[in-house]
Amino acid sequence: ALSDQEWHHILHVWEKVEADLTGHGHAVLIRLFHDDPDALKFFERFKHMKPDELQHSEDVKKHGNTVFTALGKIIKKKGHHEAELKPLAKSHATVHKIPIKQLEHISAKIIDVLKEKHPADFGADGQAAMKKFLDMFCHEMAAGYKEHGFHG
Ligand code: CLN
Repeated sequence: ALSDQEWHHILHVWEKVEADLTGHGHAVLIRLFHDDPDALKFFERFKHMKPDELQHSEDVKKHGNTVFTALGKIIKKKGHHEAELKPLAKSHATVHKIPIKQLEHISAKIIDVLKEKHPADFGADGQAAMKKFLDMFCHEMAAGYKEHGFHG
């Protein structure tokens, strides 16, 4: 579990993120698709797009907002996020069929983007706290996957 201090660090940077959830979510998706083209294959709606199209697509921006809105809802529960996480685990296991490795990849990109956009509000302690949270998130998603018989 995370300490109050760790949640404080996470919520501090998240407040900055919320000024532009779409921009942050979009930047993370673009980074992910650039660094790991395999990630794009899971998206029927995006997989035909070239890097330039991805960058300018309103649909990709909208999905960035969807992902970061969901993540923010989980973060704000400060560990009491079962109700938010369960449906995500279910959809990503049974509908989208996303290997846990992909969740680990996007977690790393989230940290990279926050480091770049918020150097003053996301120092070593904040980074460590966010990493701890995202590790927990991936771990709990994996546990949720198993309940649906998906060992991705
Ligand atoms: Fe995801 C849809 C949240 C990581 C692939 N994802 C959604 C939805 C979210 C959501 C809310 C819409 C509701 C639903 O289906 O459920 N995704 C998240 C969060 C994270 C996340 C939060 C991690 C921080 N998702 C991923 C990846 C994975 C992926 C690991 C591939 C690369 S990043 N997600 C999808 C796909 C959909 C989706 C393929 C369906 C998109 C569509 O066509 O609408």
